[in-house]
This record gives sequence, structure tokens and C-alpha cells, in this order.
Amino acid sequence: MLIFNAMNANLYSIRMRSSQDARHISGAERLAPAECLETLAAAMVRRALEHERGCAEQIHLTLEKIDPKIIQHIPLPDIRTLLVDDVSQGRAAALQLLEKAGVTRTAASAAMEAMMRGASPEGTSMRGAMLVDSCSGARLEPDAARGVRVTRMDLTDEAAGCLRPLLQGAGVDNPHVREALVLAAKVLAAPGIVAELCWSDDPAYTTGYVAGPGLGYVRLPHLKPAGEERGGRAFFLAPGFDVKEVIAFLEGAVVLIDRIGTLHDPERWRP
Ligand code: WAQ
Ligand code: MG
Repeated sequence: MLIFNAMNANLYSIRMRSSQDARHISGAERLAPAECLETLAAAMVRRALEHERGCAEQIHLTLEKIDPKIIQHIPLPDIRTLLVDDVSQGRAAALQLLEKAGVTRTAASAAMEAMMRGASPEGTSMRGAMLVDSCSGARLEPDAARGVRVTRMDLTDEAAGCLRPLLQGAGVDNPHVREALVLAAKVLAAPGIVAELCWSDDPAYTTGYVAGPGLGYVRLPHLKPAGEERGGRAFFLAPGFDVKEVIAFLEGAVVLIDRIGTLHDPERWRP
């Protein structure tokens, strides 16, 4: 979390995922110096036990020392909100944005339909994300229940200190937004990723987003109906890029976000 190299020498990856047998409940991923790990671990356990999706029966916590030599610094994307009236407008806007980012209509629709059905083989939410060919729409992740889990990323304390008041000013400083921004920043920095589509698996959280290197992070207030448990993520990979390489980056690279982007005023979506 800290920007100074002396502090980076002491950095750990801490991550949690929780489930009720095969059913994914929640996850979290942070980078933090040794002295913060106890407090963060306790907060992650509490989150797993008190989650809206149900009380966890299995909780996996992983803590790992980070090699300071491999830390990369990247910025957060700019943030926009497109106001839509309902889920059908939200999904139409998302398809348009994905096309603008370079995803074919076929690939964008296939990924969206998989998320609507529940993208795991059981028709539930996956633990991680789908990796989708941005041209054909083919699924590229090796395990369709697990998906690709993006870990080893966080804001520096300094960047978090700038981001939170900015989000507060717009009334959107909540963990969903902060964590999604951090995840999207790392996804957009991955080799060959042209866009991401996301909506939550938490039944009450209906705002989702489309992100892309040229688009930034575009929030859409209605990407699924309230009460819906099926959520997910799709990372669209341009043809010609190596699947193993992009997964190695998303799961393994250590990324500290040290700069935030611009927060634009909400605008109405026009078809
Ligand atoms: N790596 C890859 N995929 C993940 C990860 C991860 N670290 N964490 C979650 N997912 C996938 C998984 O399939 C989940 O079911 C799905 O994403 C949704 O996860 O600006 O809260 O944590 O207001 O429920 C968007 C915020 C919030 C929009 C999204 O996702 C805004 C959210 P959740
Ligand atoms: Mg969730």
C-alpha cells in the first residue's frame, strides 16, 4: 500500500475467497505491509461470515511476501457514469461500449449471455472471470468454474487518500467501486486486453461497468435486476495474444496503483 521503496520491501499479498461448498460467496485481495496483516485478515474473515450472499462454510486466506523488485506502478482509469433507466438500456449501452472498445457484437453478446445464465458449468457465478476472444467470443480460460482471478494489486496509501474524497464528493465511495476500479486498472494494463464487462454477484448491487484502455471505466447504474445472484466478469483478449501470458500477468504480476484518473460528471446515455 505504501509508495516508498523502503516500505515496499515489507509488502505482502493478502487474499481471501469464501464458499459454501461449490458455491462462491466472496473474495478480496489487497497488498499491505506486515504490520497491517492481522487487522486486514480479521476484516476479511468478518466479510466472509457476514456476506449478503450467505455465511461462508469454507474460508481460504492466503498471505505471501512480495518480492519488491517485481512491483509495477500503474494509474487508475478515468471514471464516467452513463445514466440509463433500466436493465435493458444498461445492457444495450454496455454492448455499444464493448463494440467501441474493439469487441465484436458476437463476442460481446456471447459473454453477456453467459453472465446472464451464470457462466460456471453449474449455471452459477464463477469464482473469477471469463477470458473471452474479442473476435470470436470463444471462452479461453482453462477452468470455467474458477475462471481467472486477478490478485496482487492495490492502491498506494497516497492514491487511496486522493481517490476516497473524490468518490465521496460524487456519493460513490463504497468498497464495490474502489475494489472494482483497482481490479479494472490491472486488467486494462494486461497484454492484449481490449475491454472488461462486469456486474456484481451481490444481489442488491445492480451497477456494473465496461472498461477499456481507450474508454476508461464506464459505470452503468442498471446492468442486472435487483435480487439477481448471477454476476461475473469477462476480460476480452485480442486474437494473437498468448492466453498463458495474460493469465500470468493477471494472477501473478504485482501492481501498485499510484495515480488516480479524472472523475467526470454523470451523463445521460443516448442510443
Ligand atoms: N478476479 C477475477 N474475477 C473476479 C474477481 C477477481 N479478483 N473478483 C470477483 N470476480 C468475478 C466473479 O465472477 C464474481 O462473481 C464477479 O466478478 C462479481 O464480483 O462502479 O462487486 O465482487 O459502482 O460481486 C462493480 C462496481 C462492482 C461498479 C462489482 O463484483 C460501480 C462487484 P463482485
Ligand atoms: Mg460479490
